[in-house]
Amino acid sequence: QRTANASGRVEFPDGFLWGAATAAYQVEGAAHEDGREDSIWDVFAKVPGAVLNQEDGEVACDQYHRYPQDVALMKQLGIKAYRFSSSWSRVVPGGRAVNPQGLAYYDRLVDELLDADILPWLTLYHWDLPQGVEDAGGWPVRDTAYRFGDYAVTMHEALGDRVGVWTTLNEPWCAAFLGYTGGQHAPGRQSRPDGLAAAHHLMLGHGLAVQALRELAPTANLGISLNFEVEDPLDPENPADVDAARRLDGGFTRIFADPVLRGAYPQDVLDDVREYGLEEHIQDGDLEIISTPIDSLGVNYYHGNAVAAVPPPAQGLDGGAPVLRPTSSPFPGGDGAYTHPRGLPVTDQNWEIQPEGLTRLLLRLHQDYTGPRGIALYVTENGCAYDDVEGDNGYVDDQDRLEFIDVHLRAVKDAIDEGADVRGYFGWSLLDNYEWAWGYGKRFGLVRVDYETQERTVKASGRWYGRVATANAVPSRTNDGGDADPAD
Ligand code: GBH
Repeated sequence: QRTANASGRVEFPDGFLWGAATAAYQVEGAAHEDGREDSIWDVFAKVPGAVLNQEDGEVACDQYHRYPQDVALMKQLGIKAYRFSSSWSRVVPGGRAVNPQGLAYYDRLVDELLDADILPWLTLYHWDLPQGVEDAGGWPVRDTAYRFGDYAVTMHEALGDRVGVWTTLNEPWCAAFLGYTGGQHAPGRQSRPDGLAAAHHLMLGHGLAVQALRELAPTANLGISLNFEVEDPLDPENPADVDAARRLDGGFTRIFADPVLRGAYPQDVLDDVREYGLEEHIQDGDLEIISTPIDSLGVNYYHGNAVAAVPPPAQGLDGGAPVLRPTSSPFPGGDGAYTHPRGLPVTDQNWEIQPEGLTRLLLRLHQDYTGPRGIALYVTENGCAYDDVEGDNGYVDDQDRLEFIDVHLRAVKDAIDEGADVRGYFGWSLLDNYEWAWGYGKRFGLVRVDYETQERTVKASGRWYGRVATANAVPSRTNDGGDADPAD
């Protein structure tokens, strides 16, 4: 049992990076300004039933116009790094020619960040594929990987003199399997072969981008952010549950981590999905490209799962929120693998709160993947959705979110104490924003956004997080765990 960091003041290693994250389509707005054209999300959001209340990112948080204010807010809070993504559809509208006006936005944003002494941490792809590239076949076709490599070079030409950290992809699992197999995300296709083809071509695009960036910027920090869910068998004594958990772990973690960090797809995953043709897309030399050495692995962690080979008892709706995973996973190898509630507390989205899973995950990644290769770990996303209530004076007293971050930071420190090389943490998200298929219905922000007025209000969690970043330490829970005085 780990108790060392459970309640006292917890100091982080010198130089630990404290950041906040967003993604282009979720915050920028200005979806059709200065030459930007539709991404797959602009199109998907218009499909009736695809997104809650048919909401889209046309305006979102209007960061395209309000970035000076958002950067000033981060500086005021004490946040040291901003993880944002560039919109491929803004930079290369329709996937055709480079749009200088689109590039100029990222120029301005990066300069504003540097002026404020905030490290720009750039992600090249957070799901907003130009619709023109989707029309040409999207991620299931090989050419998209090469187009992505070209786009990476374009971004480097514009920003390489000022941006030193480059993340190729955010969560290829979501892009491939929610986008092309489950259909919950854009472009909403529902095909197992397409999902697997997309997964391989996302990997290839990652590798091509890393190769190109490495040549242009030998000392840059290059990486990828993967979404990890810790899959525990519901009954560890039941071989069917153990196998279900293995298959989901294969489909979430190993199908991406292994090719990037070990140069091969895991054999059991290839076997599980053989009938859907993944191997037909793997050409000679692909795995060498995909495993081009990187410097850091981004870890996005929200929750774990208890996995069984039989569905959970009927649950219906809980407070209007769908159950965690009522059917088996959209990952093609996840047939007959079901997530069961196990009595842990959950957030407003019904995602389990399981900080100890993050400790185990970081230790596992360090041991199996990154440690042996000298690759640093960064938690590039962690956070929670709560329906915050605005107080009398506009103050949002989100103790539930503050608590969530507190326990996850302690879990990160547990992993560091046990040897994992974790160098930073990014809260998801800086702002309440467009939560994909949930529209504006889920709020993850450290800062509240009033979508009528675009007014920003720092939440209790945001103030607290800023103090943590400034002190490089999580305060003791008994003395200073909360944020009692909103006026300070
Ligand atoms: C991240 O993805 C995104 O990077 C970010 O843009 C988003 O706003 C944030 O999280 C909050 O949602 O039941 O099998 O369908 C979230 C990663 C992956 C977590 C899918 C929930 C459900 C798996 N998500 N997972 S399944």
